[in-house]
Amino acid sequence: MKVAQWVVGALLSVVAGVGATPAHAAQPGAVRYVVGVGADVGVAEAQALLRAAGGEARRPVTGVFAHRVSIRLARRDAFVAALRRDPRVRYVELDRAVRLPPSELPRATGDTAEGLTRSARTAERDVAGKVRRSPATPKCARVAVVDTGVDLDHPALRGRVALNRAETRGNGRDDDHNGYVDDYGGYDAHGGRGDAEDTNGHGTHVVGIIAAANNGKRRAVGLCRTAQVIPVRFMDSQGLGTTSGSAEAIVYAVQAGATVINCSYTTSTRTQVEYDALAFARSRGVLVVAAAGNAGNDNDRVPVYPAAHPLDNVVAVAASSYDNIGLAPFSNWGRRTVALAAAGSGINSTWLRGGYRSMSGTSMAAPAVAAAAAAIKARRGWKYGKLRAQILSTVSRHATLRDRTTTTGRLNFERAVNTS
Ligand SMILES: [Ca+2]
Ligand SMILES: [Ca+2]
Repeated sequence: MKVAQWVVGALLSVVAGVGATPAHAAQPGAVRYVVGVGADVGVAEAQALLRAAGGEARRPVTGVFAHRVSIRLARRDAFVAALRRDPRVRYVELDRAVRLPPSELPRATGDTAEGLTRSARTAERDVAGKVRRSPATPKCARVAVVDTGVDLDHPALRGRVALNRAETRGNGRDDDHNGYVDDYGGYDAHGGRGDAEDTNGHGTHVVGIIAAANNGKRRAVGLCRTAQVIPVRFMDSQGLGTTSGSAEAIVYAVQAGATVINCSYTTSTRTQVEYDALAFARSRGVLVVAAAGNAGNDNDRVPVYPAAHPLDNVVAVAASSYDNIGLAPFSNWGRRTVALAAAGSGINSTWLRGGYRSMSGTSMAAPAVAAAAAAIKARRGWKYGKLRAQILSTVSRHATLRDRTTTTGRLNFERAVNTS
């Protein structure tokens, strides 16, 4: 049964990819590609071969042996043909767009009294809600949020952002020689340097679901209020990014010591560079939690990425409805490809300029699972395989989630964290 598409427009705020178009052209009449090379091909050699084929080499995506390149439209066919003949080249693909739709509040659940009451009622059935109301908070491992960044000055997030103290902020140099310039408060993979300062709001909302302090009134309380979050920005104020940016951000997160990564965004196109970044995370034992998407679709038939990459360190998360029993009408699902649901309707969390908002989406559901993974990690020290197994084996099962998720269940935060 397919959930009606109209619900999406009515309810939704978040994610939904477009993948059919290349991302930004470097200049008018040009197009951007990502070129993967062999592990034995150094940066200088790779950039030389790209130039020889007629391309203009841009910032590489380190860690996955990939290079961004800009090419004039008129030369693209010859460029691609030349690279495909070169045995040092593993793949050539367009640098695809990743996009968040403009943020909007679902009217019935904004910061209205009705919305808050409804959220509070929902929380009664939401085990994560109990965790939020509890004065105690679990210890949590480092978790990265790959998104639009974070409001670094938000009062409720004070002390929650993992700062790179070996880096001097804003001096234009890579002081700690980790390959990234001015990555002090996270990293901006969109601009290629500097902090992950949020200019959209979406990333700040996601970070708050994981780590926001309890300010007593807003019910915008994080599940891991001691967590150190590594924000990695790859989407701009309009919620626009690229798959090469997603890949670079994931690699950065792993290198910065994240053991869990949250990816609340989607694109409809599979790219090798993103796959390679997730495989790199897997090789380091890192679990990646990905939003299933908000199109009301069956992901088994219409896959969205990164959720659908066939890697066992990737967990796809659907959103549950306001009553927190069944699936939200906007949520994608997948009997074979979506692992579980989590609370994702009318979720209050942090926003830009110290603000708060209520939002609905699988973007809001994924970070609840990421928070659970970070709490389990801190307690048990497991790598992705056991983290994943623990979360999936402790879900609250419900008949309405049959044929919607592989577990027929939704996140049970307490059980996931506490069950031995
Ligand atoms: Ca650095
Ligand atoms: Ca610096």
